[in-house]
Amino acid sequence: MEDKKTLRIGLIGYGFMGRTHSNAYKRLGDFFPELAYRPVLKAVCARNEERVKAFADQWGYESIETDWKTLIARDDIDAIDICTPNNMHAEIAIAAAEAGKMVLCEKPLARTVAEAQPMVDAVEKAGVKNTVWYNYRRVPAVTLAKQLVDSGKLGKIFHYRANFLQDWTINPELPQGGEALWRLDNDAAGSGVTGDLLAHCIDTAMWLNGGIKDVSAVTETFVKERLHQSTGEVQKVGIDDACIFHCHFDNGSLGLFESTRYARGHKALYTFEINGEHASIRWDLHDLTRLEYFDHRDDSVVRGWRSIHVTDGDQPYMDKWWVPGLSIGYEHTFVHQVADFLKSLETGESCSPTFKEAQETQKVCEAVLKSAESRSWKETGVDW
Ligand code: SOE
Repeated sequence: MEDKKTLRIGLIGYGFMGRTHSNAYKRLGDFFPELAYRPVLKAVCARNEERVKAFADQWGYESIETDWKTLIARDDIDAIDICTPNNMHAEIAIAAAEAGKMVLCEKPLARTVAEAQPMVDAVEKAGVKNTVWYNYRRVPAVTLAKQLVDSGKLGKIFHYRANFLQDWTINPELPQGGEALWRLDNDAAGSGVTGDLLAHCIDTAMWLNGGIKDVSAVTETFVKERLHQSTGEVQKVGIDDACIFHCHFDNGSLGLFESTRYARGHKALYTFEINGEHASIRWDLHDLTRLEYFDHRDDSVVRGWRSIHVTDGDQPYMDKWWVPGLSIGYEHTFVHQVADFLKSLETGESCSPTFKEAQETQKVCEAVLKSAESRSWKETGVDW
C-alpha cells in the first residue's frame, strides 16, 4: 500500500457534491487496489471555519482552509477539486492551473462559453490534468450503452431522446440564492435546468451519439419572483425552470430533450432512449442497473425488449464490486471517475470529459438558451 504514489486532494466546497467526491476518494483504494496512485484527503476549504472543520472531521480530511487562494498556494496539494457554485469555477480553476495543480471541476464547467474558454486555455497552457464530473457516463449500464453503440449493434442511429425531470422547486415560497438554493439564482448558476440537468443529458448524448449541430428550444420560468436569501428582497427569477429542445446531430439523427423542476412526482428521472436501424436501447436513472435492449435481428418468436441487469464481471466496472446479480448505485459513478482519473495519471492519457470536451456541452447549452430567447434555430458550433 505505502509504495503507492499519492494524489493529494484539496477540495473546495462541502455541499452535496463535496460529499459525493469525498466518498469516492475514500472508497477508491478498497475497490481499485491495482491502481498505482491513491488519493489522500489533504485539505478541505470553505468560508465557514466551524462547519468546514466539522466536515473535515467527518470525512477524514487532514486539514482545513478558509481561503481557496491559500489552499492553491500550498505545495502539499496536487489536485484541486472544485465543488463550489458555478460562478466560482472559472476563477478557481484558472488560478489552480496557473499554480500547476491538476483540476477536477463539478459540472457544468462554467456559466457561459465565454467564461469557460479561459479555463480550457489555462489547463492546456499549464499542461495539467483536468476533468469535469459528468458522472452519469460512468453508470455501468450507460458505459455498456456506449460499448453497444460503438460496436455498431444499433446500426444507423435515427433518434436520441432524453429527459431529466425533477419537482423540487414547485413551491413559490422557496427562496433563491444562498447555500443550498444557489441553483435558483441566475448569477450563481448561470442558468436553470439547462446548465444543471440538460448539461448531463447533452454530455451523455454527444458521448454516445456524436456532436449536436443545431438546436431549437423553448424555456419557461414558472415562478417569476422569489425572495433572495442574500439580499432579503423579492427579486426577479432569472433561471429557466423548464426547457425543451430538439436538434440535429452531426450523424443525421434527430434529438429531443426535456428538462424541468416542475414534474410533480419525479425526483431525478434521467432517462434516454436511442433508436437505431437494427436495435434500440433505453436507460432510466431510477432503475440505473438495468439497460433495456431491443434487437430486430432476434428470432421473431422471442423478439422483444430485454432488460439487461448490468452486474456481471464482464460488464463495465462490475468486476470491481460484488458478485453477479448484486447492484451498485449512484455514488459508485464518482468512484469510477476517480479510478479513471488515477488511471490517466498512469497512462498519460486524458480523463474524459476534459475541460475542452465539457466546453462543447457549454456550447450546446448556450445555443439552447439563445434559441429560446430568440425563438429561432441556432447553430451550436460544436466540434466533436
Ligand atoms: C440538482 O438537483 C442536481 O443535484 C444536479 O445539480 C446534479 O448534477 C444531478 O446529478 C442531480 O440533481
